[in-house]
Amino acid sequence: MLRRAPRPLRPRLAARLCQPQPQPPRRTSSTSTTPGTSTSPTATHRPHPPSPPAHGHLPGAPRSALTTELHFFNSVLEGQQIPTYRVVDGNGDVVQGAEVPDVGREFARRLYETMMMLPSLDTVLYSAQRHGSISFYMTTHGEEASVVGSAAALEPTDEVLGQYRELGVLLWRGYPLSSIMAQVFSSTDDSATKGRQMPVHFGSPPHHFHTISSPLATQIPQAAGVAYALKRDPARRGSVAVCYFGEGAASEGDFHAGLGMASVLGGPCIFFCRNNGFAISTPAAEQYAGDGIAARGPGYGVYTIRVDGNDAWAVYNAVKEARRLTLENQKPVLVEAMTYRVGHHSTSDDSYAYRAKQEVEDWKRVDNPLFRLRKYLEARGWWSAEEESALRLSQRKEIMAAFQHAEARPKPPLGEMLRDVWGGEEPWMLREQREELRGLLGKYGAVWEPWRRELARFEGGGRDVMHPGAEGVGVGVEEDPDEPQ
Ligand SMILES: Cc1ncc(C[n+]2csc(CCOP(=O)(O)OP(=O)(O)O)c2C)c(N)n1
Ligand SMILES: [Mg+2]
Repeated sequence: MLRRAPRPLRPRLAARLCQPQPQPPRRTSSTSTTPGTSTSPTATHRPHPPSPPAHGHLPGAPRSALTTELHFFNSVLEGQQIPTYRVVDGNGDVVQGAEVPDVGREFARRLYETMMMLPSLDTVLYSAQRHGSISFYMTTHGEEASVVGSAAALEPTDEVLGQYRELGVLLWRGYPLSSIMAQVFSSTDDSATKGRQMPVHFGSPPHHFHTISSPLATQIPQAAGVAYALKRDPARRGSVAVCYFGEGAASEGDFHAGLGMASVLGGPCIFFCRNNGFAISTPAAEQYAGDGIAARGPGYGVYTIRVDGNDAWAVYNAVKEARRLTLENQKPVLVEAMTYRVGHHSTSDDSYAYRAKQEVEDWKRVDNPLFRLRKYLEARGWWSAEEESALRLSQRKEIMAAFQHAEARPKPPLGEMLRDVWGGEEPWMLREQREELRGLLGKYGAVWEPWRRELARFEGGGRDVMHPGAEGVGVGVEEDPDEPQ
């Protein structure tokens, strides 16, 4: 058999191996001297064998120190959990040694007002679902500081890829209540998704908010890609990608794919985990055995911080610094915000089937992000009880006005649901589905009461499907202003 001649070492590797290596510390105690390895010049007349290098030289871990200690480890900080960064305590008092951001009265008030808008909206829309006005809803109760506090630390052109519980980011960016209502009611005014997404699956290009898709964790590798694109585009220098996800979503393979990609390819990216203790009914303790999500950051060589997610200022500071770090290094940063999901997972869930109601009531009282910020503002004379009542009233009024407007608006023409997926000529299967729908509408549309009622809610009453081309709402008749011409 032919034997191949040994390949010469690659020049860089050869140079590294020939370099004098730093020496491991010598043991001085007598017990450390084992036969044949004595370092005493008088112990033997033979020349010393070359000392082993102090660092590994293999490509997988080139800076790993060599050690004789047979030691396994399973935590980032030996024996301790990763600490939680905090600025104000449960009563809104600044913790000793903590630094409050220098943002001023107006900014602080706006932060509070935006956080307060969330529970007001949530209460109205949650009960709207219960009354059958909308099909689905998810609240942010308990996570107001994590969501709005982080949004406030971003620039408006940072690209946000959310999971579904991040309506507060849109509110902070000035997304109007009318658009929120149009989306949850799937009305004809829903310009971003034309009524075709489930409620809370928002998307808004002008607000740099990528459309929500609820298969868990898909946004994580996408965010890695967005960050890489930002890194490569000189026109977008200074913007970052921000990816929100739950601790449950972090159990998906996409979490690992996304962090692996982002850490190797680089690019400005903040991975923001809302660790709210539950993935529907699965508590965090059944989701991971390690030290939360933060412990995984160093595994990917990613700068990481754990933060008190119910402390708006801690979240703000952490994300501000994460943003600076990721822009400076063009490498991702991971933030794990520790919080508690006070509401049910969604309108499809009853969380008292898997957690005690009292537990939830206790959390609301003991660690309430809205209360903490309000107390902070009041202590500075930046907020009062009168302003609190006035805010609640005016927000409720604004919400109800937008709600009533959207409720009265029709849904887009029925045939819209079959449009915009493919460009060019309509594919055969869509034609078939349209024909099938036309047949069913012809048979039941006018005579079966539930369908009659439902059809009446669509602009044109379904005629664009039943009689294509008629009424000016026929398929292919209108021009779509969003479509490149
Ligand atoms: C791939 C996939 N599996 C399962 C689901 C069903 N599901 C929807 S939300 C959810 C829990 C997610 O929990 P977490 O990521 O912690 O977010 P949270 O709801 O707590 O904000 C699950 C399992 C899904 N949407 N996608
Ligand atoms: Mg969760």
